[in-house]
Amino acid sequence: MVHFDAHADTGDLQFGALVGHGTPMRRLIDSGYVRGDRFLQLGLRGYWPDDATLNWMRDQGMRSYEMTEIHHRGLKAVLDESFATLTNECDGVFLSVDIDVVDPGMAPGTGTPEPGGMTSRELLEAVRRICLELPVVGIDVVEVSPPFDSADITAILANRVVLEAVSAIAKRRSGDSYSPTQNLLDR
Ligand SMILES: [Mn+2]
Repeated sequence: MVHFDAHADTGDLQFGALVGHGTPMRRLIDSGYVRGDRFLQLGLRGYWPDDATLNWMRDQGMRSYEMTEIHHRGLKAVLDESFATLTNECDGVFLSVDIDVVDPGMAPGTGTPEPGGMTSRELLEAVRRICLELPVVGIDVVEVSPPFDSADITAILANRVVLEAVSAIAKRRSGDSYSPTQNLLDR
């Protein structure tokens, strides 16, 4: 599992309920469908999780690449390291994208914005690489909220995330080579 999000979504209860938009990743690991030590999160920032939730995440063997680490090490280095874990004893990778991983300046249309996020270009680059290089079996894009959007900025980004993903999956299955620095006119 590779999960892009400003938030960990590993809460135990949300307003007393097991199922809420802050708890799905905990339920997923609790259910046994995904191993905690093959669960990677990228882009976390802000003032949550609390200590008890962080301790639970640590006990599961989860790996969270917080936004500060991505900024200082660079997205490419973090993805390279992530790919080794994601392909270790795993047949397939699920990609989950919460659009609020992107900075609210580039993705304002979401319910729980958190400043200091990725650029839209960084997210598209990451999604493209993941779907080109890993055996992706499913994706989702969540938390796009049209009432909060402006000029469809966020809706267009979410659309492009899906287009990048399905295009990269098709490219991977075709067996064609790909270089990120190859020019369109040279193909
Ligand atoms: Mn979120």
